[in-house]
Amino acid sequence: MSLEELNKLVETGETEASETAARALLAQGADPLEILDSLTKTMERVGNLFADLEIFLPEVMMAGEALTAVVNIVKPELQNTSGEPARGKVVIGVVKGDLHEIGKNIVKLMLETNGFEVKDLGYDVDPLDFIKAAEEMGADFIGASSLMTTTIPRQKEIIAFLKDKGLRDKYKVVIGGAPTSQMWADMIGADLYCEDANCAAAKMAAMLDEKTA
Ligand code: B12
Repeated sequence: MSLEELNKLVETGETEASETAARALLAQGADPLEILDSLTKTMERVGNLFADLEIFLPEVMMAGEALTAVVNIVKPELQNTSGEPARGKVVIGVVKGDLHEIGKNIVKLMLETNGFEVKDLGYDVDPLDFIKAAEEMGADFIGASSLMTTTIPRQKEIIAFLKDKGLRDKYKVVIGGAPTSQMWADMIGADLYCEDANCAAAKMAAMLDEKTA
């Protein structure tokens, strides 16, 4: 079994075969991070095929399901690798009106792998619920994912509500998702933009170190 074969199975939405392939690869000693990284790129390709009308929504859904199944298999291999006490608390979710949760799930996994405690609010999350959960958890970060140009304004609302409530300085707001950018983060006054899950874990850890230094 090769990584290329696994990628092909996910791309064509063959969930069970993808699961079998992922288990075989891990048994062969494959690096779980490398598996996640290459599958993220495959999902990007699926997105481009969808945008070019070469495939249709059911095929995107099947690829998404296969990727999610593989993420669940890879997950136990990644957890507790840091062995350190929680280095920061994060509330994470996908903004209101948006159901794209694959990227957020990978970010969550990478944060947990790097020793963060993560409260996952799922998808279609109201801006006020991010804040409520952060208050309840005593979070350091609020992470908001958005995959559509129509839903990125919800990230801005989270920041606006934090300001209204006098809580803006209490949390670092981290944003991500394909249509977001550093420019958008600057425009809405987010504390951090990360283009992928690896960068999120590294930059958020660095931010915490700055805070405690
Ligand atoms: C998979 C997918 C779906 C799946 C979602 C399955 C699921 N359970 O999540 C299904 C089939 C359900 C779906 C539905 C729809 N989709 Co869709 N979908 C995609 C697709 C192909 C891939 C998204 C994905 O999972 N990528 C893989 C992950 C790993 O990457 P990622 O999400 O970008 O995440 C990484 C980074 O962005 C970052 N990150 C992400 N979140 C966060 C958060 C934080 C805090 C940080 C720090 C970092 C971070 O780290 C992640 C890991 O490295 C994209 C195409 C694309 N190019 O994005 C379209 C896309 C997002 N979908 C689109 C559309 C239009 C829809 C539908 C409206 C289709 C329809 N006509 O019904 C519905 C909308 C449903 C809704 N209300 O949300 C459009 C959006 C266009 C726009 N307006 O911007 C896109 C761009 C496709 C296109 N080119 O037209 N979709």
